[in-house]
Amino acid sequence: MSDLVAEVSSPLGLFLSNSDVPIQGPDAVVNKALMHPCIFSKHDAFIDASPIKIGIVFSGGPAPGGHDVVCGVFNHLRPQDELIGFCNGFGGLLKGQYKSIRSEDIQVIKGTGGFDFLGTDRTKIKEKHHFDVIHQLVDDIQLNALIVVGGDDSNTNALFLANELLGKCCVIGVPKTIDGDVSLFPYLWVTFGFHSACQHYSRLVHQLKIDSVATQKYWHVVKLMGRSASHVALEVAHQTQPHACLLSEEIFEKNWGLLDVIKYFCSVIAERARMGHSYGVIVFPEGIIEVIPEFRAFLNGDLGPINSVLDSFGAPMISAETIRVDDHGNPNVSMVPSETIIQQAMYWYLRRNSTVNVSLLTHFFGYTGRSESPTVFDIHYSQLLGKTAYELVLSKLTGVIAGCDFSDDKITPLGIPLHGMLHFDSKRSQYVIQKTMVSTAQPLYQLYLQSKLKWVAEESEFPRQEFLDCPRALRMRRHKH
Ligand code: FBP
Repeated sequence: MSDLVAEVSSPLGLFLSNSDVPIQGPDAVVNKALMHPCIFSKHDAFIDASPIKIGIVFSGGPAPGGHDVVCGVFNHLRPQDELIGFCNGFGGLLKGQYKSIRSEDIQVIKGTGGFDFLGTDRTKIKEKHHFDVIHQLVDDIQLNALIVVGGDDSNTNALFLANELLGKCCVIGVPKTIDGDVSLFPYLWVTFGFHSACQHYSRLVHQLKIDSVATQKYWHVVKLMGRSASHVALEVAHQTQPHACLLSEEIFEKNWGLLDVIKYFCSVIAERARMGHSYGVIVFPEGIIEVIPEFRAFLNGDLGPINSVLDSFGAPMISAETIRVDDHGNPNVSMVPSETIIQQAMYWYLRRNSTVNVSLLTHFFGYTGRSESPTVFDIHYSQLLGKTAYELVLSKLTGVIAGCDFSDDKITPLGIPLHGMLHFDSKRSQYVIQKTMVSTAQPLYQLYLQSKLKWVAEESEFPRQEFLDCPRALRMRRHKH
């Protein structure tokens, strides 16, 4: 991939040497239809030569490319500007933990995965005393802008902060998350980190598939990270062609319960056994527990429904687990051993209902994908988002998230008003940035439905697939429009 950052001209026509060139106002960068008069400075911005102090904070789960966002901002600073990094997410910011970012740091962190340079957390900014502390901090350190690198919940924080700090400190979001569930077509196609995580998981699933074909003795049951939306599992399925796969949106659409899921996976095992293949790979996202009613009850502390399904075919019952819920009200789905529960259920279901005898092994591919080194796509994309965020700061915008329109092979960085992405979440009774789920109408999903029928019989794909340059969803959309 060519160097996105160098290739893309500045949307506002500024940077570095143009320090006193008048720039176009917000309307030129943000989508007018989404504008809200309260969020933005009304006047056309002029780049003045006064120094700007920018803070950057990582928020939520790590994602490959975060360090390159920092590089993207830092590498475009004017000599008079300063970049500081808040440590350990909003929790650290509230405690006033920060450090200056220097060129020596940039040399070390560029192209590296994870968020370890600054750390991160999941603190929600909601209480009055949080806002008071931040007001004080902004005054004390004379902060002109804050760049929030985060997903849906973190950008919700960013929007409320922008509103609170209006006229005092700009707040700009940068779209991050391996889950790939923050998007607004065509202004924001994908979050950084998604591509690297998918490549990482695809490699692992692919290797399991090769191993299972070689040894012909195991069925591998793989749970993939991806909290609510199944973008990661969908992309990995396309890349690796597992023998069986289910997505959360698919289960939801079919209105399936736990027994249906077990029966489906066992039917694929039985079908392959008839072909003489007692081995294979099953893939599903961790988010399925949010759509399978028995698991939903489990998340609410009620084990009755799940145990009654397990009991119906003689599987041992499960006992209570404590599920943590974060500041934003999200249950920690990664902690639920759904892959083990499903594996056990499959084992007992097959034992009770068939003569098929297989060995089932479980895997959870999750945390490693968040600290994987970013792919070339994510390195360039993250640096571009960092550069765009800096430019949005210089243009004196606030309450916007950096985006990038890839339509027609033309790459256009831009800012998207965050309030245009808000919706009311009735489950949590609060306004939050809306997650983008896998749409069952989208071509990529339709292709998955057709393809999975033939994946059941597939041994291995030779020649092996090449890993992709950019997320398949992105290429599919480009193809479509
Ligand atoms: P973000 O949305 O903050 O990027 O985090 C996503 C994620 O990686 C999910 O895929 C996963 O369910 C969750 O974080 C795990 O969170 P934790 O780090 O709190 O265990």
